[in-house]
Amino acid sequence: MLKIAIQKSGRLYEESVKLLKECGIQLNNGNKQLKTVAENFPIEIFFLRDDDIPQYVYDSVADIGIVGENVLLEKNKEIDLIYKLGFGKCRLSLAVPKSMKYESLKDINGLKIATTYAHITQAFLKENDIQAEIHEISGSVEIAPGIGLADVICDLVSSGSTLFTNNLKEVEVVLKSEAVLVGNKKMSEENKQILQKLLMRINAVKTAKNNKYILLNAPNHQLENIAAVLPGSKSPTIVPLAEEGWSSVQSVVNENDFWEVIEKLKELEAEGILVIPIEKMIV
Ligand code: PRT
Ligand code: ZN
Repeated sequence: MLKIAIQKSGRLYEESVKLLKECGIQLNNGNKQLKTVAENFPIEIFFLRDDDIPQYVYDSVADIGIVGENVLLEKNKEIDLIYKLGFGKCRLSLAVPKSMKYESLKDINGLKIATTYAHITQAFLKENDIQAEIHEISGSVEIAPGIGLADVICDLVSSGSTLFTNNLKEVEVVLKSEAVLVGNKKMSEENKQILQKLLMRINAVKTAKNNKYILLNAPNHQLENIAAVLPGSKSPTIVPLAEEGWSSVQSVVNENDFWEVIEKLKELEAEGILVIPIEKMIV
C-alpha cells in the first residue's frame, strides 16, 4: 500500500484531492479524518499540515506527498522531487515599503528581513553576497515593516494584492514555486510499482489538460498545408466528406500554440472548426 500525504486544509487541499480523483482514485471520507484508504487503488491518504509533509516523507511515515516547492526547499530534507504538478503557483519574493528607494539587491545590505522562509532567504543572500539580518516569524509577514519589526520582507506572492494593501512593492523574485510530488528515497519495490502506476495516470491527466482535440473541414487542395500546421500525436486523421473535394481533419493541438494554429488554419480555408477538451491522454 502506497501512503501519500496531502495538505489537510489550505491552498493545496482542493487541487490535491481533485488530482487524485482525476486519476480515478475514489476517496469517500474527506479530510475530517487523519487518514483514509482509497476504495479502488492501493493508496492510503494522510491529511497533514503542509509544513510537516517533508519530514513525514523523509521518515517514511508517508512514501510520497504533495507540497509547495517552497516548503520542500525550506525544510531541506533529503527527499526526491518526483513531479511538478502545475498548480499552487506562486513566487517567493523580496518586498520593500513603496516609499523606499530600491535600485538593486545591494540596497538590502545591512537591513532587517522578516520571513517564514529563513533557510531559502539565507541561501539567496549568500549567493548574492548580501549581508542582511533575518528575522524568522511564523505568519503575517506582510505587516512586519509597518510595525517596525523589519525593513524588508521575503514572502509568498501570487496576485500581489497583499503586498499592495500593505504598502509594499515586490523587488526581487527569490524562487518560483508550484505544488510538487515528493517521495521517500527508500521506497519498497511494491510501492515503487504503485507509484509508477500513479505517475502514468498523473501524466495522462496533465497531458490531456495541455492539449485540445480539434476537428475541422478543409478543401482537399489545402490538406498538405493543414497537416503541416497540425503536428498532432503522429499525423492528423483525414476522412473524406460526402461533399466532393472536401475532407474532415482531426488532430490534437497543444494549449501553448493553440491560437496561433487556429489563425493559420483559418488562413488555409479551414471551416467548421470544433475544439474539444480531452479527458485523459495516454501517449
Ligand atoms: O495549515 P497549513 O500549514 O497546512 O497551511 P499554510 O497556511 O502554511 O499554507 P497555505 O495553505 O496558505 O499555502 C500552501 C501552499 O500554497 C504554499 O506553501 C505555497 O506553495 C502555495 N501558495 C500559492 C501560496 C500562495 N499561492 C499564496 N498566495 N501560499 C501562500 N500564499 C499567501 C502569501 O503567504 C501571502 O500571505 O497569500 C498571500 C499573498 O497572496 P496575494 O495573492 O495577495 O499575492
Ligand atoms: Zn503551513
